[in-house]
This record gives sequence, C-alpha cells and structure tokens, in this order.
Amino acid sequence: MARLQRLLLSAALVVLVCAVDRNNFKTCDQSSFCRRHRAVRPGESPYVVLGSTLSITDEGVFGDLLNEKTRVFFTLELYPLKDATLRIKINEKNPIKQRFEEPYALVGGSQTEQFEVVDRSEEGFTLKFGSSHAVVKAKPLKIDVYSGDTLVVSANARGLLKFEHYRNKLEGEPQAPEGEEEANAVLEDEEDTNGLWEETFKGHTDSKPHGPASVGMDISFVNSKHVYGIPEHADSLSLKETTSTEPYRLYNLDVFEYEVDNPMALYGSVPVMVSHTPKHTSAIFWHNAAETWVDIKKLPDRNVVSSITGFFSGGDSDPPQMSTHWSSESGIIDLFVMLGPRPLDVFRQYGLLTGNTNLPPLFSLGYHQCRWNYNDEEDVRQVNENFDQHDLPMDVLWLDIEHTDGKRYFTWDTHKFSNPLEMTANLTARGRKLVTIIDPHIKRDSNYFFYKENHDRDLFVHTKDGSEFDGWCWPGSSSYLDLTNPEARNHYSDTYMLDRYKGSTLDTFTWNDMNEPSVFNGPEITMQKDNVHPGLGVEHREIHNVYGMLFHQSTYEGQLRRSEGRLRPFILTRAFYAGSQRSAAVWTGDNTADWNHLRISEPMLLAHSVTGITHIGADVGGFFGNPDAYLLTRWYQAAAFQPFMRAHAHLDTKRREPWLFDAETLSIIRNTLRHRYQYLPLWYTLFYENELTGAPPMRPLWVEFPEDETSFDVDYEHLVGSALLVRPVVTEGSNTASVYFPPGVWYDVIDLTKYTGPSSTTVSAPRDKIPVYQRGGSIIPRKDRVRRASSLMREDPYTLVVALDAQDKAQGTLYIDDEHTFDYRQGKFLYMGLSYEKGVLTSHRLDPSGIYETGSWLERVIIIGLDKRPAKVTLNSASQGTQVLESSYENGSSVHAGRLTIRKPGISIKEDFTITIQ
Ligand code: NBV
Repeated sequence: MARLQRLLLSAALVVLVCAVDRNNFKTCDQSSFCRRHRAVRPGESPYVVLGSTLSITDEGVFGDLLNEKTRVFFTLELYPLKDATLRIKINEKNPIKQRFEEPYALVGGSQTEQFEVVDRSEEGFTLKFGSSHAVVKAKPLKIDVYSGDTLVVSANARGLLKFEHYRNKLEGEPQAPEGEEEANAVLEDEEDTNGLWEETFKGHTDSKPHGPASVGMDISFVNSKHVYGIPEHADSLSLKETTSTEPYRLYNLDVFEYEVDNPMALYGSVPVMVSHTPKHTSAIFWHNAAETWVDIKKLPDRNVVSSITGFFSGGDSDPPQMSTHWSSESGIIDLFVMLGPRPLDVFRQYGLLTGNTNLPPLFSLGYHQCRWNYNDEEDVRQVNENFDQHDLPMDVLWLDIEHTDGKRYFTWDTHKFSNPLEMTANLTARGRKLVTIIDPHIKRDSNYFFYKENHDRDLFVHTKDGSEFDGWCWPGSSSYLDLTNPEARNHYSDTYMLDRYKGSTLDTFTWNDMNEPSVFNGPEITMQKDNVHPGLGVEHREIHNVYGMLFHQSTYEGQLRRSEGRLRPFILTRAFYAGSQRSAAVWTGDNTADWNHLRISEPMLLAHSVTGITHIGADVGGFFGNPDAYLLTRWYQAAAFQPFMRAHAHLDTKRREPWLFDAETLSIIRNTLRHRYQYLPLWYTLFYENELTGAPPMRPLWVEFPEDETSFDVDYEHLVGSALLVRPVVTEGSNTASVYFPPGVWYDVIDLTKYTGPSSTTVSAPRDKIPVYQRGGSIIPRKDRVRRASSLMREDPYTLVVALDAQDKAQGTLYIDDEHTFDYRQGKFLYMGLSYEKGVLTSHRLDPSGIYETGSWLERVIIIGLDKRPAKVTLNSASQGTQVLESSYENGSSVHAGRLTIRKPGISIKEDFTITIQ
C-alpha cells in the first residue's frame, strides 16, 4: 500500500513538473517500426554472407547477404577509407522500388585507403586497411572492427540486424512489378503487423503507401562504459541505458516547453555517437535522415539470467560493452565507423566526412541581444543606446517574427519598421549588426510575392495526392518550400539579394526557426510523412531530419551570393542534421527560465560539440518564464564561456535587458560581458582551428584528459579549447561550486588561486564569480580594452597570459585576420605559435603562408606561476633589436600563484619575437 502511495505521489509529481505535453509525441510503442525492432530477439540473426558472391574492387569489398528466413537478398558493401574509417553499407539487392540514400550530409568519405582481403573462407574474411582491420563473420553476419589489435566496434554482434525489404501488400493493391521474385516474400514470422501499411497517431493517419521499410542493427562499443553524442536531447552527456526507459529518439520536432533529463526527440538530429575509454576513442555515424531510435544497454548485464546457463550472465572477467541498437524508418544501412584512437582523431575523421564549422565572422562570437520581439524602430534605437549608456558590449540585435508584415518573411511591418535601412545604419554606426528571422512556412497569400513566385513555379511540398501542401503555422495557412528541389533552393537563396530582400543590407544576418519543420496542425507538430517532395520525388519521411539543414544551407548560399562570395555568412538554426556545422550556428530552442534548464545547457551543448555542431548556445535567461536576478546572472556567466551567447525571451515575458535590474545585477552582467569580450581572441583562434581540424572549441574534460576516468561523466564543467576550465554555477542559492580539477595545475583566472589536479574541491562562488581556471601549461591571448562591439576592437592590442605548468612551460596559439571576409582563405591571416620554456617566451609564425597587415601590438604579458621576481626582462625582435622591458612582480603564497606583469613590449603582433626572463 505504502508503495502504491509512493508511486501515485511520484506520478502526480511528474504531472506537476512536466510542462511538455507528452501526448503530442510518440513513444517507441506508438511508432510501429521502433516496436518491431525492439522486439528482435538477440542471438538469432538470419542474415548470412554468401561467400561465393564476394568481389573485391579498387574501392572495397562487395557481396550478397541473404535473410535465410525471408529468402530476400541484400548487398553488403565495405569501403575502407582514409584516416582509419570504415564504411559499411547494406541495401536491398533487387528492391521493387529504389531505396533512398540521403545525399546531403556527406562532403567527403570517398577516399579509399589501401587494403587487402585475407583469411578468406566459408566462415568469412578479414579486411586489412591502414593499421586497422575488420573481421567479417559470414553466418550470421558480424563485423568486428579493430584499431591495431584492439577490438573497438562490433556490428550485429547481438544479431539485431533487421532490414525490412519493400514488398507489396499480400492482399489487395498494389501488385508486384513483374519479374521481381522477392516482391511478395513473406514477412518475418513473428511479425507484429500493426502499423505495417498504415499508422494512426492522434487522429493523423500516415498512409504508408510503400509499406514497412525500416532498417536496424546493433552496434557494440567494446570495452566501453561511456557513449556520448546523438543530439538533440535534454539529457546527461554520458548517455544513459534505455533498458527500462524509452530509447533516445532522433526526429526533428518542435517540442513546446521541453523537459530536462529525458530522451525525447528535440529540434535537431545528429546520428553520431562517440565512445570513449581510457585507451580508445571511436565513433559511428549512422547515416540516415529518417526517424531513428537508439537503445543503449550496458553489457554484460548482470541482472539478466542467461537462458543457456541459468546463471546471471556476464562474469567479472567479461569486457564491459556499450551495446547500442539503432533503427530508422526507411532508407538503407550506411554506417561509418571512425577508429580514433584519440578524441581529436575522431573529430578530424568525422570532419572529413561531413565538414567542419566554417570560421564564423567574429561578431557572431560576441554578445547577441534578442527578444520576441523588439517592437519597433524606436525600441531598437533605445535598446541600442542603452547598451552604450550602461557600458555593456553587444554585437548583434535581433528581430523576431513580429517585425514582418503578417509573418510574410522578407517583408517588414511598415508601421513599426518603416525605415529598416536607417535603423540598421544606426546599429552599424556603433559597430553592430542586425539579425532578422526567416522561417520556412510561407503564407498562402497570392499577393505575397514570395508565395506567388513559389506557387507559380510549383516549388512547394505536395500532399500525397499531389496538391500543394497546406499546413498551419504562424502566418495561418502556409506552404512549405520543397527544399529537395534545387530550383526551390536556388530561388530561395536568391531572395537574399539586396534588391529582392528590400530593407536588408550586407549587415543583416539570418535566424532560421521552425525548420524541423514545425506544422502546428500536423502529426507530432510536424509534417505528414506521406507528403511528397517532388524535387527528389521522395516522401517526407525519407528526408525529415535533413529538411532543416537544407533550409539553413540555402540561407548560407543566399548570404554568400549577395556579397559575391566575399563575406562570411552568419545563420542561426533551430533544426539541424549531420553537416549543419558547415553553414549555421545552432541553439537549443525554447528552454525555460529555471535552474534545471540552465543546468542541462552544459551537457546539451557538449553533446552537440562532440558531433561536429560546435557553434552552439542556449537562450540566456531561459525563453519561457521570467528569471530572477540570480538565475539571470548565473546564466550570463555560464553563456559567457559557451560558444554562442544570445539572450532571448518569449513574447509574454517581462522585459529583461540588464539595466532593468538592480545595480549589483547590472554590474555583474557588465563584468561578465567584459570577460566574454576579453577572451574573444581565444574563441576566434579556437574556431579557426576548428575549421582546420574539427576540434570543437567547447570540450568535455575527457577530450583533453582521455585517461582520466573521473572526467568521463562530468556534466557541468567544460573546457574552452585545452586551456580554460569552466564550472558554471547551475544550482539555486549556491555560493559555492564543487569543481573537479583534472590532472595538472590550474589557476583561478581572477585571483590566481592555484589548484592541483586530479582533485575535487569546493570553491567559493559568490554571485559575482564564475569559477574559471587557466590550465598550467597554456598561453591565452586576450584583448583587455573592451569596447561596445567586437568590430571596434579589431586593431586593439593584445595581452598574453602565460600560465606555467609544473615544468615551468606553456604553449598556445593566436589567429588573426580581418574577422569578416573570406580573404583568409587566400592567405590573409596570421597564425602564431606561442611557447614558453626555460624563461623564454617565443612567438613565431606557425603557418608562414599567411600574411596579414594588422595594427595590433603586444600590450602586456602576464606570467602566472613564476616563483620569483626576475632580475631582467628583455625583448628581442628583428625590428626592435634587444630592449629591456618594464615589469612588476607580485609574490605568490602557498595558495596563490606569483605573477609577473610585463608592460608594453610594444611589438607588432605580426612579428616574431622572444621575451627573455632572467
Ligand atoms: O519566433 C517566435 C519564437 C522564437 O522566439 C523562439 O526562439 C523559437 O524557438 N519561435 C520559436 C516560435 C514560437 C515559440 C512558442
């Protein structure tokens, strides 16, 4: 009874706390293919490789796969790729209808590694490539992928492969095309036939004209206890087991008032999972843009009684594994296995497949001020001025949907925004930019130019019956661009030309919202799966998760065109997919002004980061609701050290610009923003390196400390690059924070308190303090003269902060260019390597091919951790010869590090130099 009461109470609590209407969204049980895949029993795989069909070409190894139960044939393709990557494809051999292969995510993955096939027998074969190999077992199919001698990833080890071939309905229409013998093959015996040919959810019927077509398989990460990634979920960074919960779902959805700590699908999907162990990092990319579910199970599972032995399975000597089970509603199995072996290797390998984040314009790393809505031009003018009056730096002001003429994108409400050019000029005069919102639902109004043009050219999505789809969204009745049609993309991109988007300028950038796509009256608030995209001639279900990316990619193209390819675009998108990093920044959508949402922003952003989506942020302050001054300041502090920093608020919330709060709050926010701007050179350098190498600027601790197991499930700390450790305060009423310091020396960036890791310490964190630590061994470039916008700081001098490690050494980099054009790709940049060793600080050109004329010079060098006052400091450079420099020294103590401040070295930052401390 007591138990029942407890249960009822907790159920009631859940109801009270849940804001999201879960009933709007399917559970696995309500999604028939997910149910069918979850029902597959392990250890009974009917799929066998037919050894006699194996063929080896220059590209890879090919063979047939037979489902012995249904007698349906499949093709198995293995492509060994450069940089320790293996691509595994499974497709139907003779489908009655061609299976869809998602064409938009990949930009690479075609470079074959040298390989050979050995040990070929009836039982299987081994494929050797680079220092990796894959052992393919024929009956049943199992693919073990090794890095060196270590087994890292195993596909179909549990035998959960299930590939639903296209078939014709056994009774009734339509019939199989002639000559296709498999067309009417039987269903797998035990099949749950509900929802195979039609599926209804909350009054919406998916007609499923092609019947069941899902694909699924298990993929195990051997020896692993932690897997990460598969955004977007409001959940922990180290993904949880789903044995007694819903699987993680990947289906781009507009979820109103989403909940934290759960695996429900949100706005974006990247089907990439990273596994990390002290010895090995690996990753997989499940390349499929249809609805996808992922189950996670730790093996051996000691709670399960083995049917064979009758004992609890899994001895202590068995290697732990993370067994994951993936299923997608349609498409093919197209799996990339990236073998690392280190975290940064995996990021590079994935970057080779889907591209890296392009270096964003610097202003986009500054602070963004948004609200739904800034009401009119006067409002914008006042907000702009208030930032200056209160000495708050700000780079971009944003306009939400109300700025348009009745939600007709590319237009203005002419009463409220009668002179957008003047309004924009007012912003740019202060070094700032404007962002306007452009959504993909297009108001069905024949007097609206953009609707009419698309309608006349038949560029919208169709219903299953071939008419133009009409869905309900902000403007009311709306049509949706068929972004699989190159003509639709092209025409949309062209609408960014300044003569078409009247009132915009080269300083107007774009916010793409609602691009999941959100359809208020559609199933699960999105588009009907049986809608048709005439461009590619496919159903919406095939491309659902990539629709949002097609939209923001076309926006990127539009911004490129309007400047003839000269200026770097900036786009923020809500929906995303694998590859979105190439053209947009991403934010975590409609969070809530509560501590839980602040807390979850850390692991959420980290999950994005490890799957290539690196220019990311969460709405500062929380979108729904009104944050109190404490929550707001803590949110500013956290976001100041996250990649994309934008304050935003719902239409119905109280105004919350910083000056509307008390003096203390305003001052904390001011200092926080100043902090953000001081470190912009670090962020910018990291984003340059991100473009080069795929390394994310915001990193989980294990990326830098791969052997430190304690760091593997740290959710509320991150590193900025390799040099700054950030521990935002995310709990209400807290004036302390427990910080985990990974191995090494760490210095509090404000008071130079020194910590040695590995250790956990509770530090004092009063309201005005965010715990941030510089790593001993790093050199960080800063600009300490903070101005009202980053563009006004372009030629400002630099400060170098050298934090010494236990060997009195340190290293860093500094990247500089014009901050907004693509000229850097023509060699107009400076990339400096900074190092400190044996008392000598050296700056030298790391990439001599880059040359950039900058007026910036070196204003100050701070050396932290120096234990005695030096007798003399000298500068040496080609232009200035040898010069003695002025410096001051503050003694350290047992708690605080000593600090040497070298004033005005004065040398141009583009020159090579040394500074010697004797
Ligand atoms: O355009 C209005 C909002 C926007 O402010 C928000 O950031 C988006 O995530 N938009 C969603 C639509 C309405 C949300 C209730």
